[in-house]
Amino acid sequence: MTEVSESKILGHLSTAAHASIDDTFPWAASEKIDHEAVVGTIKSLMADEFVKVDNLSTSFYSLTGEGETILAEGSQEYKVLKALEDAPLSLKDLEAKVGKNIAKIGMGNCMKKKWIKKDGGNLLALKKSSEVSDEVQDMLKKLKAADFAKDAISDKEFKDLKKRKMANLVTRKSFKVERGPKYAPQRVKKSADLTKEMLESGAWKTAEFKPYNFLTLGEKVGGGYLHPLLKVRAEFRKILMEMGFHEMPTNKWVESSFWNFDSLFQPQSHPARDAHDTFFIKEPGATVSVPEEYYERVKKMHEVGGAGSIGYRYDFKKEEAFKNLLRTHTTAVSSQMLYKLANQPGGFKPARYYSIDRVFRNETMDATHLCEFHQVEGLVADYDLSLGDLIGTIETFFKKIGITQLRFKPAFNPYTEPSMEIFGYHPDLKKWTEIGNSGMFRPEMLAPMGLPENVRVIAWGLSLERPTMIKYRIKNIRDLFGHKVEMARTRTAPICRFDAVE
Ligand code: FB9
Repeated sequence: MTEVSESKILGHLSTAAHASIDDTFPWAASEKIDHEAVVGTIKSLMADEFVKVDNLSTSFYSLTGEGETILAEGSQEYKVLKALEDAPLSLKDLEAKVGKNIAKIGMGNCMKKKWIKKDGGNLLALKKSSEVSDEVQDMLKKLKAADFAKDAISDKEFKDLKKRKMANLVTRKSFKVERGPKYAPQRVKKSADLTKEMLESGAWKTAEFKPYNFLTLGEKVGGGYLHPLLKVRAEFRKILMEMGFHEMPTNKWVESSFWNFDSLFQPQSHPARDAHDTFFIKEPGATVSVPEEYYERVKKMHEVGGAGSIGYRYDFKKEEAFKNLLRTHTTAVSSQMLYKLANQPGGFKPARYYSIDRVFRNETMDATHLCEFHQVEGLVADYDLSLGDLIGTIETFFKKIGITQLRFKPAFNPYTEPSMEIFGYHPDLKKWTEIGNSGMFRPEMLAPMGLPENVRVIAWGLSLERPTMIKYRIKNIRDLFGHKVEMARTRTAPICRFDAVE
């Protein structure tokens, strides 16, 4: 179709230098071409400056179905008058005669025009139809006669017709077309690409190529999207590596109670170690093995202490230590890394480690808590580290994620002493928020590993979910993580950048 209309348009303009198409709408009708196709072709010819145009906009009336009916059969009120002029009728009989809808509308207008009146239970005609004129139908006839031109009736008259849903005002866009600066009777299709065939055939020598439009938007590149949590994880990784930390291997969610609790000097009677807080594994229920000698040293520390500690003075049970569970914190990985650090060839060397991965806690779920979350943990193992070193390290980390004002509140963890809850003033939330926990690992944890006596290990932890929810303004954790998450939110989640505050 476009080709047709193109050759017809260019052909029409070739008839004379100043040939023009005064209005594409009637012209298209005369050429029996669909006007929409003509509009499309004109736009593309304009792009190549083959033609130049003036925009035309023509307004005219078009009748609705109702309008067409009344034009053909007369108005509702006229029909009612005709139905009543011979004899009064009850409304029911009138409806039967002219139809419910016509009776309703017609009767109302007849009343207004005092053509009929109520008389007892009947409707009585006061006029003969021949004595009155059906102004509405007459107006529609006038419109038709004037080929529905805009100025055929007054705005008031149109308003009445419109109110009675008989007619609408339509505005049609069309063009006045003349030759453009690059006009030619024919338009050689420009090639959009230099193809192998053109090279082989040599057609490229004569072909006209479409200029490249470097402004067009490229095709939307599909591909994957990082979940907001993973965007924040990527930022945290970058920050922790900038601070010289190495990532710990956390790809094992099932741990033994020994590494998750006992190695951290958390007593076997500790409430967190029952099924209310921890997901224990039914099959395989027990771990295969733990380092024998180290096990004995941990057992001894729990039972009678050492390294200046009196221990917990209870019977340390192997089967309790061997119970498999879903790790409740990535600190279970920290203990294994510290054990390796102490028993590596050449002995202990200072180290900085971090972990970011899933941990599982059998907690009651609410808007900010699920049974699993991602723990972020950092630790520094070095000689004679102090609480000041811990506070300094924590300050450095949080400054890099935009939190500069910190407060530390003494807290308790079974595996750190002293321990501190970390609070930060959140610039966006404009309030102090609990942003993590921290402490210095207890000698009862470090000594059995075989770490040198004056090695201290400072550590802190937080979640990935909380900062992500704040960063992406997500109120309910179910909108962030889990089967209810809208994929769209992941596709449209902006890049995560924590602008470090100097
Ligand atoms: O993430 C937490 N809060 C937080 C962190 C960052 C943040 O915003 C960033 C700037 C954008 C906003 C909030 N919390 C820790 C604090 C609370 O949300 C708390 O209610 C929930 N906590 C989780 C545990 O819930 C049972 C967050 C999780 C948590 C708590 C403690 C540790 C890790 C994760 C730890 C530890 C630790 C301690 C000593 C030694 C080693 C590890």
